[in-house]
Amino acid sequence: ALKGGMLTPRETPTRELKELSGVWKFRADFSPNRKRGFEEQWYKRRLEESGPVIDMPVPASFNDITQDVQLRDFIGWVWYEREASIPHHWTLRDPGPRVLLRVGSAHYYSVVWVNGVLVTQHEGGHLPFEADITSLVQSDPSPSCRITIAVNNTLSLHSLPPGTVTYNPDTSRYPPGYFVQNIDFDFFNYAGIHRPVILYATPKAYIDDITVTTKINENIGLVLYNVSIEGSTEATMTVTLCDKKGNSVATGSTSSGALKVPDANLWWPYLMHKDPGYLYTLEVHMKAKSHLYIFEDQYTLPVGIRTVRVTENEFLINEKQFYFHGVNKHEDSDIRGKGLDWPLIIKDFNLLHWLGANSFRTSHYPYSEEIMDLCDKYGIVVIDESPGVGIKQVESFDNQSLSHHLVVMEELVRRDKNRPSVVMWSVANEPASELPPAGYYFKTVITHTKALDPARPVTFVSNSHFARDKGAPYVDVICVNSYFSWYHDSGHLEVIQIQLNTQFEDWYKTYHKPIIQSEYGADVVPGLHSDPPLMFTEEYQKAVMQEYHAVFDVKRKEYVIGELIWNFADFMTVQSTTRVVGNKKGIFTRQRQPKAGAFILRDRYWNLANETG
Ligand code: BDP
Repeated sequence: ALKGGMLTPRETPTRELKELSGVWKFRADFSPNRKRGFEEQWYKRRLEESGPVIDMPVPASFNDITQDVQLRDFIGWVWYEREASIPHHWTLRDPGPRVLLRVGSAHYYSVVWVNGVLVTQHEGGHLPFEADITSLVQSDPSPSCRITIAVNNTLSLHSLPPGTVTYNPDTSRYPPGYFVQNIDFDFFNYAGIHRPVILYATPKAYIDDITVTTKINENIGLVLYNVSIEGSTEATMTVTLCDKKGNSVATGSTSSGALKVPDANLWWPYLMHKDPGYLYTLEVHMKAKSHLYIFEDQYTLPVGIRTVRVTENEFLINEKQFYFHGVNKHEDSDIRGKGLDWPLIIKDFNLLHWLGANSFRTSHYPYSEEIMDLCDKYGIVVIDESPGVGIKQVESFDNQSLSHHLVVMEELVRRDKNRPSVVMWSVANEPASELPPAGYYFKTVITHTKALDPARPVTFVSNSHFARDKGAPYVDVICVNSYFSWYHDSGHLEVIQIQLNTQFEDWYKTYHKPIIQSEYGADVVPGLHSDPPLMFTEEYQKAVMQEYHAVFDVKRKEYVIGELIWNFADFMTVQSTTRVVGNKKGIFTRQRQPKAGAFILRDRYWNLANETG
């Protein structure tokens, strides 16, 4: 089990937050074995003292920031450093605060030092990690600290996502030391510190974790909560649930309990209600005695009252049929790569609203907490996907991979368990689920995820043959990807309806579970036109969509519960003969301008909203 609840850092009257976004010092370790930084202990002194440094923004991927092709395609350790000043009162020992250093995410393996002292290591991108640096900050009288973060983007058969490295020692064909990273997923392996780094102070006795689940009984909302405290065994608390206006609607005084909300305002998806995304706040106040001191802590958790349930052919939110009309996204944009960027985040939500999308899947890894907060607030329904993408080699199904996958699911559920927007977990995308070990592997990952969170359905996204898929028996909802008339029968739009019908019928008659078309689409190089349609033109993407939609409209009356276009926007990939400066299946360009297909989808989604909302 994981240590600590790692609640999303929020400022409250008892908690202070210092964001370290901005310009950091940076060096990629180009030494042949990429280990010079460790051999020479670059973390011991200021990074500038061990060699040249460049300026690097945080958060951002480092790949597209400079003109250096070697840095764009770099594999190995990169080093980040910055000084941070520590507020004077944080350095006071007793009863001074507990001080944490938190990284929103870094891709992929990270090692963190403060003033040359190792404080934490973390495996995996896309999820936060933190180090308790209280004793360091409170034993050293200096008012500043030097933070060094080394990040390695090398993937292995046991990382999530997996990857391999190939060395080509034949110097008649390759330069000396030549090696490349091979990946089985279709997005550029952007790396660096992708989300904000913060310093965070809480009291030494503190609210470590809060878990909330909700139920609805007639028009009474039930908020079941559980608060755990660290640093004291003698804590008292008050728990207050407030409505949007700040009025208290229910209170509690025990560490776990059930709050009753008569005439509850339910959390509804966007377009399903006039006031979607209704959030109460759970204000937790605790007072604790520890040694000679009294500690007080406060944390505010947004709470949406809603239920989720799956039947043989429906997805129910608050017991009403929900149809996913949404998108698959990526965290991806020009220059910053996968780095968190507020203008982009808000622009994307505005485009989702414009489109009439009520949902998205976090393909193919967990998105930032900042994005998830807005999904809760706007009522955008989320299928929360783990970084289990590109699991194709048999070695990636072994025990080492499986244990890591279980830990990643624990980290993901810990982070997002309280979010009303998250209605389902997706443990993987397009794994080789026909391989013999896939049955045990997915049974284990899915069972574990359900044990961590009994309140949400679990799925993974398949493109395997319906009868040979060894993971499908364990999912609650079948999610299938297909690219008829694209990767198969290229150019033949006339096969789509036949093949899609067959696809749905095959899966449904085998499993009797609701089905989501979790990907479909076609590449468009914007501005290319042809009638009759040719592949890569705007007309072709439109035609593919219309063919798929004709079948969705029949099957959604039976057991198809959603459609998610691939993809919301164009995104960067590795270079290949099938990718024209990245994947062009976006209905928006990478710069978020609509292609012709966006208008087709917009008409459709608003019509669906009027019909089903
Ligand atoms: C699917 C993958 C997705 C790809 C897409 C494509 O799930 O990541 O980008 O196909 O080929 O197989 O465009």
